[in-house]
Amino acid sequence: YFMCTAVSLYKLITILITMIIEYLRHFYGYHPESMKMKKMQRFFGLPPSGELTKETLAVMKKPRCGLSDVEHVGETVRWKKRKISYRSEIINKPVHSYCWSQAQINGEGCVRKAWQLWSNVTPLKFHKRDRREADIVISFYYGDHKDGSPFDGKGGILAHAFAPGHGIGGDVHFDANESWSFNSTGINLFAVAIHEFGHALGLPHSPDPGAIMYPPYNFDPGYEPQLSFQDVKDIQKLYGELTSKRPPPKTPAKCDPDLSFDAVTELQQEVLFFKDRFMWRKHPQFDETRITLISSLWPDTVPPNLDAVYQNVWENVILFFKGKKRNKYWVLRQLNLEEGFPRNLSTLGFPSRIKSVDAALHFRNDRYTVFFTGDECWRYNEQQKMMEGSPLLIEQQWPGIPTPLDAAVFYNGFTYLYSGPYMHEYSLSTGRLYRVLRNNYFLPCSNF
Ligand SMILES: *[C@@H]1O[C@H](CO)[C@@H](O)[C@H](O)[C@H]1NC(C)=O
Ligand SMILES: *[C@@H]1O[C@H](CO)[C@@H](O)[C@H](O)[C@H]1NC(C)=O
Ligand SMILES: *[C@@H]1O[C@H](CO)[C@@H](O)[C@H](O)[C@H]1NC(C)=O
Ligand SMILES: [Ca+2]
Ligand SMILES: [Ca+2]
Ligand SMILES: [Ca+2]
Ligand SMILES: [Zn+2]
Ligand SMILES: [Zn+2]
Repeated sequence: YFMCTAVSLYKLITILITMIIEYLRHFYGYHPESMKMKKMQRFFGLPPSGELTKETLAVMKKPRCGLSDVEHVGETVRWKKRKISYRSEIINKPVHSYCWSQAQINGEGCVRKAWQLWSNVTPLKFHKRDRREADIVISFYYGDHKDGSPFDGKGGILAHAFAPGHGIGGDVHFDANESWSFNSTGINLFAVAIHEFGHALGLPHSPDPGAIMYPPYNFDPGYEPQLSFQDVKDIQKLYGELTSKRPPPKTPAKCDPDLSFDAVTELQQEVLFFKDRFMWRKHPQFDETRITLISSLWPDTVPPNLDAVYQNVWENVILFFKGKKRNKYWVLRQLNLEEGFPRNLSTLGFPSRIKSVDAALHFRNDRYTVFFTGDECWRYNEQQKMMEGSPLLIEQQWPGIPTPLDAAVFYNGFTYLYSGPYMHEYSLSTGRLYRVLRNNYFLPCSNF
């Protein structure tokens, strides 16, 4: 009799829970899988649609660290001492003998250099041991190596590490199937080692895309891997401070009142705001805008610190400009660089005195683009592929805007011109200046 009620009570509860979940699903779109997807999309600065879009899939497929970033990591643990020993078993392993393009160092030197980044900012000291037991054992493994987290062959998961502790604690494993190298042709061992060593010291993943502890593999051949401001802050919280010689690079913040942009563009229904190696994506359906790396969407063929960007909808391409020394522009179709690019800026019809553009404004309907250089603007005919006439003064067209410009974009029926920490809102039809607003007007201020 007792058993019987217990079972029916259990059944009743199950039915009730199922009904509640169905109800929630029906009326609020609650769905555990889509919630998880949304969480992940937020983490990576994608529009949080909860749907497995092509782009979400691309991000998920990116080479990355094997530790979970969305799940809660729990209490952080740390080493309870300052002198930490490591042993690396990378002899005879598939490490090409370079660490970073400027300094040709062998695998061992590369490991030492990666530890150095962490000891530069904390009181920690790292000692290499060859035979005796060490706190942190660094090894290369193929596939299943009997720790419950098998590697997956070339691509996908690159490495993983264990939080500080006895035995396997603090150990670092690299997937031996990767083509480890020092340049962008393979996977840069130095960049991955710094990240995994962070885990071995007790750091979880960071949602800051500028941090070394950001989970996807990102390697820009023009940017030497280094700890970011956030990494330094996090490791010093665990082990205390040691003043570093040079301040670590800070990821731009949209709450910064002095924030200025490198470039702004429309892209499909989104507006993209570029700054250094990063961008924010504003999607009309989502209030949130998170910062992400430019390279999370486009391959590292697109350089950081851009001058101007615009989308040509008719030709379904997006153009990136970067001048000064490079004096070039890149054309991408979908996510791929078009053949023959980057090209010299002069091929657009600029005279040789123009080494770079400040901003670009693309007029979809009339199929022309205005380029801003200093206090001048140029009109480029996209159909005939030629510059129309001579440049005009910007102040004649858009009175009241301080030059040079930083960026320009159309949005919601207005023209927005950016200069320093302000954006200027102009009417499309009358050309009248309506409002002067802070740059983060479209990027509501919140963390990241
Ligand atoms: C990984 O490397 C091993 C040894 O070279 C090879 O036998 C194996 O097929 C590779 N696996 C993958 C998935 O690449
Ligand atoms: C990258 O490094 C590998 C060896 O580590 C070398 O074979 C290759 O030519 C290099 N590629 C570039 C573009 O430097
Ligand atoms: C690119 O243009 C600049 C001037 O605009 C010129 O000095 C330079 O030689 C050009 N480079 C190439 C590769 O055409
Ligand atoms: Ca792998
Ligand atoms: Ca250990
Ligand atoms: Ca600019
Ligand atoms: Zn990781
Ligand atoms: Zn392992």
